[in-house]
Amino acid sequence: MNADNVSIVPGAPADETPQAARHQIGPMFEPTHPLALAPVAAPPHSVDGFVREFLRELNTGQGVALSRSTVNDQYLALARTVLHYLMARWLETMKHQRASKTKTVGYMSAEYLLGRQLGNALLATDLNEIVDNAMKACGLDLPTLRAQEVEPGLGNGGLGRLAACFIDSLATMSVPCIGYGIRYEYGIFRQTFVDGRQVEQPDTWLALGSPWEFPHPEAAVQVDFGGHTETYLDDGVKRTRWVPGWNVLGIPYNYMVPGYQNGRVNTLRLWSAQATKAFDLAIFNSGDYAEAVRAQTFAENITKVLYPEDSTPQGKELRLQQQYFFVACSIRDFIDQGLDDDFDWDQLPERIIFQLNDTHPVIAVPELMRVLVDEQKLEWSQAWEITKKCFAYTCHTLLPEALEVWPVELLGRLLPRHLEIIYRINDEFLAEVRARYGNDEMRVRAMSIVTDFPERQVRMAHLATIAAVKVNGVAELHSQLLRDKLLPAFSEYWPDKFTNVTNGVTPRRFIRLANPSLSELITDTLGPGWVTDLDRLSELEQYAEDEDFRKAFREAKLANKTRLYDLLRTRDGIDLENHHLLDVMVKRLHEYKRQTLKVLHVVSLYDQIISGDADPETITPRTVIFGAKAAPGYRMAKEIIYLINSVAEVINADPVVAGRLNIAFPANYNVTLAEKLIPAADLSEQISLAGMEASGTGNMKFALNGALTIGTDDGANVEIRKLVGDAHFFGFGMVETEVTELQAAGYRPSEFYETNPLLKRAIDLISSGVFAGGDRGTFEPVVSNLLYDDRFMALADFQSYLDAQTKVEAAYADSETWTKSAILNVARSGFFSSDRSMRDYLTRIWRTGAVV
Ligand code: NBG
Repeated sequence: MNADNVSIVPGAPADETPQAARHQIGPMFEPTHPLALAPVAAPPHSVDGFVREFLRELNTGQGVALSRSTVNDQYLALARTVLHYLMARWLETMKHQRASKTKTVGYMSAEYLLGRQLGNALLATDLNEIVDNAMKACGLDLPTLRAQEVEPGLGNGGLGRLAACFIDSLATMSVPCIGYGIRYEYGIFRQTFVDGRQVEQPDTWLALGSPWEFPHPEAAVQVDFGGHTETYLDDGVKRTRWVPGWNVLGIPYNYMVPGYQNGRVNTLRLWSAQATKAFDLAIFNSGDYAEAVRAQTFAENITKVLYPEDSTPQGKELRLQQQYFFVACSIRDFIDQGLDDDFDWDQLPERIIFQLNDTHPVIAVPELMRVLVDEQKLEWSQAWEITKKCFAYTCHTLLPEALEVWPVELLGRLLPRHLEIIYRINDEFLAEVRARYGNDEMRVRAMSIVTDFPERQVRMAHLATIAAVKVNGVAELHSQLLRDKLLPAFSEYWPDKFTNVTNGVTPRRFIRLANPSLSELITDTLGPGWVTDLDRLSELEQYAEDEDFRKAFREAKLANKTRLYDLLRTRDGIDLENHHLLDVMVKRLHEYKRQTLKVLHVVSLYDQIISGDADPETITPRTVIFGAKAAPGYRMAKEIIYLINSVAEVINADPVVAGRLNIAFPANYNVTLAEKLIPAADLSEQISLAGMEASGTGNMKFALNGALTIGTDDGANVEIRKLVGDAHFFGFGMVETEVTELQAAGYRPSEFYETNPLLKRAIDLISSGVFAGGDRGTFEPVVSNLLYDDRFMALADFQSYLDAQTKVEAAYADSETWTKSAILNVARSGFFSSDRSMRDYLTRIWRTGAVV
């Protein structure tokens, strides 16, 4: 998109929007029929009852008879039927929420990586057995129908998945929460490999129907952009108003967020953009069809596609539009839906806390100020006092370049009133800083929201920090580095504002659903209840010494491997052997995560075998699985994918290592695949350079599913290691302070290459062309990056990593001891439930709780 588009595409003028219909949807009539007054009832919890509902949904919803229906018809009807069972609870939750006026968590996140919905809904409603039998009674197979679901991939990685875990936990804990986000028409791309290289396909997750959502076009919200501001006198008071240049509509799509068997169903509300004036009939009639729908195309682009992690400059403007679009809709929505007309605005912080999931939603801060000052006509200072209590901010990164900034020029053009508001917030804040420290201009510059270098820009993390009640990092180490390195001036200014909440993962999806064999074993051993009280896993500790339990634990792991290998055979045509040590590295492809370190390890193992240094008969048979998507514009990441696939191809085809070393890289790693991969893993690779990974959440999922971690002292690895114990964790590599020291001393990766023969041989093997059909230049970019830059110090940690892997092999050889460690990993990881994270947010930040 270019600047021209922005100025010339008009929507309807702000005051003429035809669909701004919210005010018209109040109670238009009083129902008189007794059935209309009764609350909607859930259908009967029985096989017959379910069959009846299902067939009715198939006939009347899909318009087909069972005998003529496709798998997709059956899946859609099944999904809708399951929703019937949740509907009464959902309506009840919403009604109660409005009436009780309790404080709500408004979770604002540009990403939600939800995973498939059907399994989770069946679990939440406890309908699994009934539905299984009901489907059999109809001659259908439940797993086949479940496999028909395309997961909504509305996120890139950990950040989006975390949001999904959090809303699950809040619903399960009966905390009023509404998740706000964007309904991208295309989620994260579908990854394919063509000759070993990543090729992106559009993610058409909506193509076959989307049974889980409830669109409400009649409740559309108008969102303005562009134009200018002007001042006017309002009863003698000088005020500012925004005269926007164009606008779009936000259509809410509601999704249920069912708690686990507790009768609560919260809401996730995702916004979709639509043109205010879809179609210009006059232009259409004149024959210019493309021009006639231009406004529509332009508006709908806003929610067309999930933004890839690594942004390109062309897309930046669209990204800002997305961010403002969804927070403006959400704030408007909360005010219209949640508050009475005569609401006392000073009470707003008692009714809502907006949690800003990273900087993406931070433009919500000036938006709330605009609503309070310009629309509600509050005094600036009163509005600011209120606003400061309505937001909290979570930072999810340690990479300075990942902190969002917006050029003033762009902000001023797209959101002129917001830029003015940001300037005023900044001016007043800097005046306070000067008052506290005297005219320490270095400090003032360091803390300013607006910076002049390299161009005039707005630093969203600063804005968020200034506005938020609390700022938190996502693991102990991260929160400390956030205070000490990323925002040191702010943590000195407001020591109490900073806090930590270590991430967590939902045990419903990532143990109970993903790992039925282990779940069954746990329930048989501990009884029910652990799924919502994960600290109870500690009761498993004693069973580490119980031989029968260990055997059962191993059998569960084997069942998971078999299940995974069956899947990979049909999904990817990959054939694996299930007696191998299963070594798994799945996460986004990023240099700081160091997939290259893992490749160097694999290549070194291969090198030792083919050179005769290691006897293939004595090495531990190992299967390494990678799963990773690279951002489409991230060239080095794509080269690394190509390297992994090339290395895999050669090693897998070499008879010398057959049965000993195997590498698999199934394409399109996503939540659905994670649910099969993680429970099967023996070894979890968490090998980022210390001080780079904010937390990680995959690391927690692996530990909870009985994999041992090989990992650096980074992110939440530090806490995992502390909890499970050094003896049950393969730690390696520099700690963060050593990394800093080495950087300060001048890191020269080539020295490590020159002085470590194994490392040299591994790198030389890659350079030799063996993995590239003899072409020595193919991996030159990766190799020279390692040798002459290696920003993430893979070479410095190589030897330590190899040593740790040798320990892994020795440990794995003793299967009883390994199993003990695996059991202890499960028993000691209950802390990593997202229920615990939510308790921490509730007590440290949100200061609200469950309603019962
Ligand atoms: C990611 C971090 C992870 C962390 C998740 C969730 C972003 C910006 N950050 O380490 O890299 O686990 O957030 O907190 O995606």
